[in-house]
Amino acid sequence: MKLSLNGKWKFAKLGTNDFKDAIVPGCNYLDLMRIGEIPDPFISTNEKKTYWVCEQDWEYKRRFKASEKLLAFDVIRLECDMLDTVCDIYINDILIGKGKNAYIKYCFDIKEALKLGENEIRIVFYSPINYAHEQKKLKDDNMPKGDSEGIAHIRKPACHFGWDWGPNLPPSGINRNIEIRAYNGAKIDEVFINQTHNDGCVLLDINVSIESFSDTYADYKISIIDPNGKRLKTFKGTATDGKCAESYEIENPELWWTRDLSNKKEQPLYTVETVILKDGKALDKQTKKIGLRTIELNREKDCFGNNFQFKINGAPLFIKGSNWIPPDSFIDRYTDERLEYDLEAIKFSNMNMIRIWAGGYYETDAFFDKCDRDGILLWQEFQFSCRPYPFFDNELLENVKAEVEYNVRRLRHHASLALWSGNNEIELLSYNWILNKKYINWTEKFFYNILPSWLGKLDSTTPYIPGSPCGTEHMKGYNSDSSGDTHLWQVWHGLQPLNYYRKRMTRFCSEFGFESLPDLKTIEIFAKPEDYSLTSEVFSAHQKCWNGNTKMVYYITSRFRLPKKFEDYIYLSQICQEECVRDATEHWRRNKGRCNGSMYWQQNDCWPVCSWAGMDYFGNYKALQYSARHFNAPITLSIEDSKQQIRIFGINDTLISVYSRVRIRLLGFDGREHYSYERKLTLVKLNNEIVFDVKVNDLAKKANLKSSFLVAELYIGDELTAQKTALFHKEKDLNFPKANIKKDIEICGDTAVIKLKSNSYVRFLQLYSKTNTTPFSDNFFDLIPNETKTVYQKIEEGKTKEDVEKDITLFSMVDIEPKGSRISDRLEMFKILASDKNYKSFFEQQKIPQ
Ligand code: BMA
Repeated sequence: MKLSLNGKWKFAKLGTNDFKDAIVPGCNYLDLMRIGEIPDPFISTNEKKTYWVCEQDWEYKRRFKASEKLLAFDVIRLECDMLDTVCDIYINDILIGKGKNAYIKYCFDIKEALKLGENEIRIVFYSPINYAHEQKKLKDDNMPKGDSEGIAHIRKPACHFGWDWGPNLPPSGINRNIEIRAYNGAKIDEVFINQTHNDGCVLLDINVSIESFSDTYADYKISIIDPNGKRLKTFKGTATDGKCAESYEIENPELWWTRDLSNKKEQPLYTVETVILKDGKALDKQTKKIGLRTIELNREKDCFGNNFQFKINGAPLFIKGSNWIPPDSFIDRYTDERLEYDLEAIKFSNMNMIRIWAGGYYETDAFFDKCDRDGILLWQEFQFSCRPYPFFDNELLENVKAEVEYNVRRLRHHASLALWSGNNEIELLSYNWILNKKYINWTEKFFYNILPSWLGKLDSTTPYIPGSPCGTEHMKGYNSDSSGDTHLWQVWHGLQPLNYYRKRMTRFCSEFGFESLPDLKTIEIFAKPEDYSLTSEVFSAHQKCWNGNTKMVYYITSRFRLPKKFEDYIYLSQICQEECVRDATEHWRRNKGRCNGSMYWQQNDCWPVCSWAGMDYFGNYKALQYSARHFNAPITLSIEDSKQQIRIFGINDTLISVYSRVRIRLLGFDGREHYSYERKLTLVKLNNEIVFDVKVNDLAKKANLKSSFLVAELYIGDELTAQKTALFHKEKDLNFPKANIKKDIEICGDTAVIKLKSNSYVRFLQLYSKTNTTPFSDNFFDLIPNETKTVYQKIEEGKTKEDVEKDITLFSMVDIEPKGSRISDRLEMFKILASDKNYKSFFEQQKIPQ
């Protein structure tokens, strides 16, 4: 029996008795916003004004009725999916439990505290920041100082206390479902399924543990159902000692693959359904969906050092992905629809893996379920990030142990789970506390011994690394190009040129990136036109990276003219971001085998901000999100250009060789063809091949390269699978013609079909929708003269052709009006570089580690 306690609650500052309406699931910030006591912290400079909320203790309460029927059950529990974080829970003023970890589902026995009829539940949440400070005082006095001192002691997302893309607004509250559940006889504690792949068959070992509330035995029924719904086998029996086990071998299994290696839209999942019964009546039921696959992380020695290569069902993967942060500072309002939307973006951009970063959450069941369905692998980190943790504190260690057990048991059956990683960047940053041997030693002890030993007992099949980036041993060899994964920040933090990463032959890059401004529709929500300046108070408040806005300006001047209009910074910063990530990813893909993955920082935002995200908080795709669709495509072309040479690679990451046609043309901006070359070839599965190699000098003999561009196209059958372009000079040194672009719009059902054609070359054409966040099928592309490009966009019901015509504007490089002279652009660039920290990191980051 279930009794949900979601819905209307009351809340007040502890001790005030001034109770107001609250909604559960929820949190204090959203409740205060709803009743008008604080402004929206995401708007303007409100973040600072609302910080006080986290310095208070808050009390939540509600009443509920307990019926005779409920009270008659053997066991009655209060089950809380997420309590954030340190709290005391009372029923009828009896303390029934304490919460101290936002990553654990809490279940408290409450039968004794309940009474027939009206009952009251009360939860007191203690200020997270005060708790952190107190713990720090109590338990260590020697560690990093600053606002978020001591936050390593509290088990809630580290990014709640502010990050270089996130606000400092640590919430408290009942974040997810809270309910009372009553049980008779027994309940299923856990269904654990192990799979062994052998000779084309998969053996399933199913182990069920049962929690018994009386000494009665329990009958069980376990069914195995194939992906098409066909029941393969049903086992029936009686559980003894609270346990039962069955094995079943699946012949000709339908294997689970990542989406790039599969031709299926959804991956095949088998169902294991377990029911326990007494006298023929079901007591409890659990259903698990599993994908049949093996996953390995190959770290063997090779001629470049040590590999870092994921393999699925034995096939090597080139990982194409990004880093995931909590999608909202107030996670309780993140909906299933938004999750579906966010996963669409990941699929749109042809990613096969997402790294769930260590300063946020262990992702939800729903997140993992959808990735199982979609063939997206997940790199899940344990939630420890960027600081030393006091693992010497037994209370914390116990707390963390429960968190690890809970989450590993919850997630280990998912086909999408590819890797457990111990932490984010703790070893990398350890030099900051290098003199504190206690912390250094405990970091090693925990991530190299304690955590893997716990994990080994719970999940022996999913690979584990102690942290990211990982080296050869504790604090050795991380971020090198010969082993482990790397976090490369030479572009951006280190101010190296946008295409610096071509110098780096990392084995696997799990973090690198570039910041940009969010979409204008997002800016309009948090700022007023009078704030539209990168140095305004509002824009400084929505830029959390030190010197972030000036870095954007620095990079813009490296390739473009500085624009007069503020809005043009949005477009140009997004193009620089796209350039950095595309150039690096394509370079690493061209070197597949040596490098085996490129995951950019970062996929998403938790509030409206200038950041590294490819998609902003409100779901608007930036240029990067669109571009990733092309640079991550499983079968594609990649242009490796330099001042001397152009080489074009055909890349096939799939398991099928494809017959293709490659066409390369040198065209004038006016559309005139100066040179053309065509070749038919088979792009061999899992392989790369150079399909074209030419000296720039030879091309220069055919056309003026200041008014020409190269376009390379890949056809499979009649379908244009990839189209890539290259210029021979930086945009700021070229004169693009003012193009006459014809835009024809038709409405077909719920889709606007937009046909574009221009009489001359258009660089980075952006379609901008003033009202519609729904992505276009393509955007920020080059328009080839006299060739029609068709773009699609889903539109709201009832919208007419005229509405869409008014809504969509076109913008390209040629529309930018420069702010000043070329000399003033240069001066601006040098001013930024010459500033104290920039100058230092520029020189430091030039070194290339061995
Ligand atoms: C990485 C991450 C984050 C950070 C990002 C950008 O190192 O792990 O901690 O937000 O860089 O600086």
